[in-house]
Amino acid sequence: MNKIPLGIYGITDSKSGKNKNILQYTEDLLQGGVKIIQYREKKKSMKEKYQEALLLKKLVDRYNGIFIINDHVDLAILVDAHGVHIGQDDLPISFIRSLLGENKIIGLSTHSIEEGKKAISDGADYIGIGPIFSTETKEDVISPIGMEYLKYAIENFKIPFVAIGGIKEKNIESLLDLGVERIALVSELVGDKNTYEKTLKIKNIIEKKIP
Ligand code: 3NM
Repeated sequence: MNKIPLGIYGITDSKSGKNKNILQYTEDLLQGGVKIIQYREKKKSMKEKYQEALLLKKLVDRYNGIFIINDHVDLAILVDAHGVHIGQDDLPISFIRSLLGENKIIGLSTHSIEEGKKAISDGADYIGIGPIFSTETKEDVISPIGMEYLKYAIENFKIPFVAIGGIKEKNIESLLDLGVERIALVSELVGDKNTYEKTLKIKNIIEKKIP
């Protein structure tokens, strides 16, 4: 499956709804050229998450983007998202596949070569690889995994993967030079006062390497 676009993988964060309006934040990403958005919300109630996810799905649809829900398979079904992104402690991919069907996307966060290999044999459509650098965004995060796993994935994995964790404008080129084609950034985009301009800038850096 190659439904995971190259370039920036956009993720919402509770800060994108606190300091900024989450819809405006997401629209800034989309206008800046981001083609995939993951709704990642760890704090709000399910009712609030449902309402936000519904609005975000409509917005992402207007841009013909891909909308992924973090963690909540039920929410993904209810708002007809394109797929879900899950973690190592969530239900097995086979269970989630039986709920979502073959046409939906299932992404899994991985932190080691072994986890990556298992995700692929379990049927993940794409994987996250991280944290590449140290990050404060993920609360339960482990320390940076280093480059060995990333290099292994570039050379061996046939499914798309997204590099994540501590990725900033200043270190993005080093990843592109290695051969990384999909990059998730949270704080770098949420934290910027002009998310649209920052997104465009990063998109241009990526497109110089991956036309
Ligand atoms: N997942 P920032 S790291 C959501 O390693 C997430 O699986 C990670 O945020 C993983 O770009 C991470 O601000 C946080 O570092 C990424």
